[in-house]
Amino acid sequence: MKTAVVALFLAALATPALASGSHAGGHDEAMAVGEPGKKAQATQTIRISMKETDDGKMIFTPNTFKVRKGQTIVFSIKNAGELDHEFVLDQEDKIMEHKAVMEKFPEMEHDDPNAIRLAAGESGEIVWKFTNDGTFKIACLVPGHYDAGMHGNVTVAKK
Ligand SMILES: [Cu+2]
Repeated sequence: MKTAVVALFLAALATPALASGSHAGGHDEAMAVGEPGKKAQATQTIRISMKETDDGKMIFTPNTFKVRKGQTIVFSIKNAGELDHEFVLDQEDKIMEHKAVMEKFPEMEHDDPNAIRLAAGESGEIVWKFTNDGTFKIACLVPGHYDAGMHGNVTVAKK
């Protein structure tokens, strides 16, 4: 399974044109976590900061969220730290697969609608529509950051 995932990401690296639009691997299937949303339909903005702490951890603040199925959220994200950080929103098993790939290919860059990478001091946003209920994760997959504490949970309630 891991081998297949690595091959997939290598294919994405070899074909940058594919990486942005419909990213590699025939991902026409819907993502469980939802889909890119339209800002005009957003009903809530959630502000999140990413940073390192004095005691050696790396954190999202806040790191637990509750939303409702069908809701469109603007995640307004600021890197308040001194290192690059990422915000990746996905189901847990995809996060863990992606984490393993990032550990093998730390320089990997990607342009997925459910992820954003920010340099120190930068801000950005992701507009996301949650189309399924369940529990999902946010994480920073820069190698070492997840294990230093950079992850959190998004609970999507049925209406
Ligand atoms: Cu990070």
